[in-house]
Parts: sequence; C-alpha cells; structure tokens
Amino acid sequence: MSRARGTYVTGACPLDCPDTCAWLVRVDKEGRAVEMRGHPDHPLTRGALCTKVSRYLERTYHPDRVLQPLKRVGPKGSAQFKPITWEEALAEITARLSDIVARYGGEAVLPYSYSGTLGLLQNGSMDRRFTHALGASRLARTLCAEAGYNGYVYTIGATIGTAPEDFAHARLILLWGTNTLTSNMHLWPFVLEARRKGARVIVIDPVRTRTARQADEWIPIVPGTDAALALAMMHVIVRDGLWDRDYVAQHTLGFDHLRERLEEWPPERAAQVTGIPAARIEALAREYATTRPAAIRINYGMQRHGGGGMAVRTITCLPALVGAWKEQGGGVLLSTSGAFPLNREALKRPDLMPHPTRVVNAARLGDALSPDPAVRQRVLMAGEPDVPVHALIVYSGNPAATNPDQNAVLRGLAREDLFTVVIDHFITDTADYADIFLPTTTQVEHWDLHPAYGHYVLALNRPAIAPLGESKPDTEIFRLLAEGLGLKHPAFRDSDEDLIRQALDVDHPWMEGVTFERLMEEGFAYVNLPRPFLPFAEGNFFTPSGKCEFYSERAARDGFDPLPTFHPPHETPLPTNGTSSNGRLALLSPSAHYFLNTNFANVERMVRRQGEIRLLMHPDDAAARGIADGDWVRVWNERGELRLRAHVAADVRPGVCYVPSVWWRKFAVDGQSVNVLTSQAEADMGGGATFYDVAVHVEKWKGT
Ligand SMILES: Nc1nc2c(c(=O)[nH]1)N[C@H]1C(S)=C(S)[C@@H](COP(=O)(O)OP(=O)(O)OC[C@H]3O[C@@H](n4cnc5c(=O)[nH]c(N)nc54)[C@H](O)[C@@H]3O)O[C@H]1N2
Ligand SMILES: Nc1nc2c(c(=O)[nH]1)N[C@H]1C(S)=C(S)[C@@H](COP(=O)(O)OP(=O)(O)OC[C@H]3O[C@@H](n4cnc5c(=O)[nH]c(N)nc54)[C@H](O)[C@@H]3O)O[C@H]1N2
Ligand code: SF4
Ligand SMILES: [Mo]
Repeated sequence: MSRARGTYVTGACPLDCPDTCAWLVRVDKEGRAVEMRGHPDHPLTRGALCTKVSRYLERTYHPDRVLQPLKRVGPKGSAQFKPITWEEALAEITARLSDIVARYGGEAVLPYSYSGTLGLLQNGSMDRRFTHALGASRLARTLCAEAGYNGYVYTIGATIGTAPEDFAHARLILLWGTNTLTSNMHLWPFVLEARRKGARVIVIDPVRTRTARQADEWIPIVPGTDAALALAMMHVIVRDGLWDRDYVAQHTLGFDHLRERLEEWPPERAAQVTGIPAARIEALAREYATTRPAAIRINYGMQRHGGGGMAVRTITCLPALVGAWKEQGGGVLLSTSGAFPLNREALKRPDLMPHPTRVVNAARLGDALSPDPAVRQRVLMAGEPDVPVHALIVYSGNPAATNPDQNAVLRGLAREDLFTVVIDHFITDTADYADIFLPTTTQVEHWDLHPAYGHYVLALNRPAIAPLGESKPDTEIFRLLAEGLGLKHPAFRDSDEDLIRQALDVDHPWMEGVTFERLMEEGFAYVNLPRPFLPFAEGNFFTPSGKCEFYSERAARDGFDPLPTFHPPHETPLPTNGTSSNGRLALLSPSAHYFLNTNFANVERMVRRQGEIRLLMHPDDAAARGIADGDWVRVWNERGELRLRAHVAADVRPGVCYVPSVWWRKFAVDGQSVNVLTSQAEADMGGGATFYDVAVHVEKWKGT
C-alpha cells in the first residue's frame, strides 16, 4: 500500500496474545519505520492496537537494543560483555557445540524458546531443523497452556470453539478466569455489543480485575477450584431438569455416568471448596441453563494450577449439557489454534533427528540445569539416562524471569560448565548469563506467518524495514549455525519465503484459497470455515467418538478419571482446610496490563504507566498481619522471597494476594521478581506449569 507520506507495509503482532492483530507500518523515505497502527480491515483488530504494541516501534528503536554480537568478559551473570564480529561469534558457538556434542552427545544441548514471538518462522522452523539435525534435546513448551489444552481436547477433541465475533450474539457471557480487557482486548467490543442488546456479563476470578469492574457481576472464587464450581453447576442443571435432552442424547457420550458423578457435587459441597455461597452457585447454574445463547470465555490463566487440566475438561462439558453449541453466540472458547491446519512438520522437520531425542519439560528448567544428579532425576522419564545439559541456546524466551522457581533457574544459569547462547533484542535477565549474545531482528524487520489462538484469521508479517545494525532474523542465525557445523541438508538452504510456502502447502478445505499470493495482497485471511461458524451445532466433535465426551476413554487410558472431577490445587489453601494453611496466602501473579510477559517491562513509557508493582491484599488479611496500605511487606516461601509495598483493598478475595507480572529482576527495588516464589510442580495434565498455585507468607517489613 502506498500513501502520500511514505509506504505502508502490512504485518502482524508477534506477541503471545489471543488477538494476533494485523498492523500497518509506515516507512519514510530514509527507510525508517515512523508509524504503526492497527489494520482497519482486519475483522478483529478493526484499526486498534493495544497500548503496549502501539509503542512497538519504541521497542524496535530503543537505545538499549543490542545490535551486534557480544561475548562475556566478566563472571557468569555479571552482564559484562565485549562486542565481537558475527564470524567470531559463530566460530566460537560452533566450536563449543561440536565439542559438547562429541564429548557428551547431542542431547547435552538444550534449545530453549518460549513465546517472545509466536511466529512459525522465527520460533518454529530453522531453529527446530538445526536442533533436530544436531540430535539436541527437545523442549516441551509447557509454561502457558498445556494443562488446559489437554483438558479441552479430552472433552471437545481439538482446540476449536466459539468464534469471538459471535460473543456479540450471546445473552449471557461468563468471563471465567480471564482478564479480557488486559489480555484479550479485541474480544471486548463483542462483549459490549452483546451487552447493548441486553446480555449479562459475569466475571469469575479471585481478583476484581479491570474486567471484573466492568462486568455486571464479579464472583470471587478460590483459585484452583473451578472444576468444583462447574460440577455443582451441572449438578443443579441435571437435578432441576434443565439439560438439553435432545442435544445430550444425540451429541454427547456418557451422560448416565456423568449424572452419577454429579450426585457427589451438591452446591453445598462446592461452596466449601470454591468459597462461593451455595445459593449463588444455584442461581448461576440456573441462569446459565436458561439463558440463550450463553457463551463462556475461559483462558489460560485459570489452568495454571495443580488441577488446571481437569478444570478445563470439566467446564467444557457445560455447553453440551445445555445445548449451547446449537446457537450462534453459544458455546465456549479457550483457543482457536486447532483451526489452522498448517504444515508445521514441514517447517520443523522432525525427520532430521538422528533418533527421537529426549524431551525436557520447560516448566522444570531449574531442575534440568541442576548440577545435582538427584535433582535432575525429577525431569527424567522412567529409565531415561541422565544427560546433563552442557549447552543452552535461548531465543524468544526469557527463562531467568518467566520460569517458575527462579532461584533454581539462576543457579543453573550460573554454572561455569554451562555454555549459554542468548538470542534476543535486549540484555534481559537471561542474557545477563550469556556466554555469547546474538542480536536478532524485531517483527518489523523480518518475515513471519501467524496463526491465532483467539480468532480464525491467519496473518502474514512482512518486513517493513531492513534489519537494524548487525541484527539478523532467527531463521538466518540458525542457517548460519547449521552451515558452521557443516550440516549440509538442503533443508538449511530454504529461504524465508520458501518456509512460508511450505507451511501453506496443505490439502485441507479450511485452507482453500489461503495462499501466499493472497496473504501478500491482503495481509491476512480468514480461515475458510463455514460462516457463521457453529462448530458443534450438530455434534461433529473432534473426539474419537465424534461426540462431546463426558466420559473419555482416552482420559482413562492416560491414567485419569474418565469423568469430570475436581483435582485440588497443590499449594493454594482451600477454605475447607483453612487451619492447615499456616496463615499462608495464595499468590496470583497474572498478566500486567502494560507488559506482555516481560516484553515492554524495559520500555520507560510502559513501566511508568504500569506504575509501582505492589502486592494487593484483602483488608482482613492485611489487618491480621498489622499491615496498612503502602507498608513494605516481605513475601516468602521455601523457594524465595520478595520485598515490595502492599496495596490493601477488597479487590481480591480474602486468602489471596496478587501482583501483576512479569517484571525484570534487574529493575526491581530488591533485585527479585515474582517467580522466585513460584514452583516447578506440574499441573495434572501435559506437564503444565502451575504459576498461580503458590502459597506464601506475608509479613510487614520495616526496612525499605
Ligand atoms: N497485557 C497483557 N496481555 C497479555 C499478557 C500479558 O502479560 N499482558 N499475556 C499473554 C499470555 S502469554 C497469555 S497466556 C494470555 C493469558 O490470558 P488470561 O488467561 O486472560 O490472563 P491471565 O492474566 O493469565 O489470567 C486471567 C485471570 O485469571 C485469574 N485466575 C487465576 N487463577 C484462577 C483460577 O484458579 N480460577 C479463576 N476463575 N481465575 C483465575 C487471574 O486472577 C486473572 O485475572 O494473555 C496474553 N495477553
Ligand atoms: N509469575 C508468572 N510467570 C509467568 C507468567 C505469569 O503470568 N506469571 N506467564 C507465563 C506465560 S503465560 C508465558 S506464555 C511465559 C512467557 O515466557 P517467555 O516467552 O520467556 O516471555 P517473554 O517475556 O515473552 O520473553 C520472550 C523474550 O523473547 C524475546 N523476543 C521477542 N521476539 C523475538 C524474536 O523474534 N526472536 C528472538 N530470538 N527473541 C525474541 C523478547 O525480547 C523477550 O526477551 O511466561 C510465563 N511466566
Ligand atoms: S499484544 Fe495482543 S492486543 Fe496488543 S497488538 Fe498484539 S495481538 Fe493485538
Ligand atoms: Mo502465555
């Protein structure tokens, strides 16, 4: 697109956010990106980027951005570096990797990437080809969504759900464990539209978030107990005959078994677990069953608990029970990621592995990097040989800040015998520990392809400007590393355009008409789904039975209860065992409004707008500890401790405290960030992380 004052290039936001916005970048005659705005024609972006990303260019041109390779000159973790050339950097990395592979085998190399970019190219193509060909360990990417993903798939079969646009047609919207206005803002206009037409909006969250404030009702639930609430709601629905007999008979499996299970969950029992009065549960169940259409938005925050997988499995039974899937604006949305049948295998090329290599759970990185074999045992599968990690390649991730049990991660990163390469834009908390730092490009400088997880629109990201300084795209960095190691496979010669074409090369009706040429022309394409998209109006679930599986044989085979049930949290104190909590509070550390995980937590304007990070506590919990608003507090458990100021308000339920996340250690008053408190314990399903299932002591702290 060309306009008067420069050229506009279409792109897509790379960040880990359900909205996957399309944007336009204006480039001036000097080749500098001077303006970024939301694409006006994208059906979800509708011209608006969030506050953070409308400042994305400030991040690209940030004075702290590193634009040349660096080599460590001080002690590990000291962040003392000297500039080196790309030739020197690549020579050193390839020499060290060859030596480590020769001495300890390929699995001594661990690639670590998370969700700095969700682009299929920069975080899911050449990087995987390279580490696969090297025979490196593989990483199970479990920090965010694994537990809920698995739970959803047992019930529904694939991560496909109600289209966000269709929330506009709902008459009742449950925002269940999601902070829409912060983490999914492009859903909000549809919520508002529904509301204008008379819909009620209920937020189920332990915290009165900015979303809860806007809702008609806030139901403060004890964290990690959502399955108990859903079971009791289903109990009432069945007891009162409010279920959809037709839909249940035709399109669900195991209703009779479910019915028996539900007898165990009268609202009175759930009230003791969830902290929600039984009468409120009854009313919610009846409102849900009798309001048409009813839409539920769950998101990944609510499943970062010991029982998070089963919570999602259980909640997702609700729409089938009341037949909500039959109507436009009914159903449930967790993720839409299952609707993009792209050829990811062609990008990642698992066939390049010499043999199926071991898999390391990202949520247990601390343990995996431990020098102590007894600790490393915790990450091994039964019978798996212990291969200590000798080289770590970090890109698109900042594990020193974002991983649970941060002190364990930092002990690992500080190991003198660990060779660490970090590929990033900034000297992050992780880059502080790098032996070699490689500068990569930002989204306005490289190609990428972006499916979404909060809607059904695929986007192409085109580079708007040339790479700044000596930075290179991750795809190019891994090509160079492959070349340096003498990996001759033609897969390492594919260009970025080749990669995009390979990803799109699929024979699937949903991808019909979604071509490279069209994406070049339009920037994005709605997946070729029937519209309106009522995925399960007539059954056709993606489960083995083709039905919504109240009873799941697959779950049973995986060692779970085949029926929905309640898995208690690991650490969160429940009202029922209040006395055993030792006065500890549950700590939640969900998304900060002005950061995206750790992105932007170093951009002054966003740091200012986010304001001082404080610990929100309920007045009852504060009073019991002699803490007043604004006091300094010490928050600790067996893993670490943190000092910050308290914010005392009834915006969180008693027994729970809250800090917005994730900030950088190096910018904190006490040099610590919240993940010193979180645990490596895994959720019930998929090895998922349990960031929000943490018990802490809080006490007044005198110093500052
Ligand atoms: N501005 C901003 N946007 C973001 C992000 C960000 O950091 N900042 N992060 C992005 C990423 S990576 C993701 S995965 C998504 C996550 O999107 P969300 O899941 O919407 O976000 P979270 O902040 O993780 O959690 C949402 C809410 O769940 C509540 N919660 C926690 N535990 C429970 C529970 O047991 N039950 C219930 N009912 N509620 C609970 C929290 O208090 C929080 O308000 O957001 C993305 N969007
Ligand atoms: N306490 C607590 N901890 C959490 C969470 C929480 O809510 N509370 N959220 C969790 C969740 S949901 C998630 S998804 C994880 C996220 O965990 P991470 O993915 O580790 O978090 P990010 O802050 O997104 O860090 C990504 C890094 O990638 C870099 N990056 C961005 N683009 C690129 C690129 O194109 N190439 C390369 N090489 N680097 C790039 C960024 O500069 C940044 O330093 O954190 C988890 N940790
Ligand atoms: S972070 Fe989310 S809302 Fe903001 S621009 Fe990116 S995709 Fe859109
Ligand atoms: Mo995430």
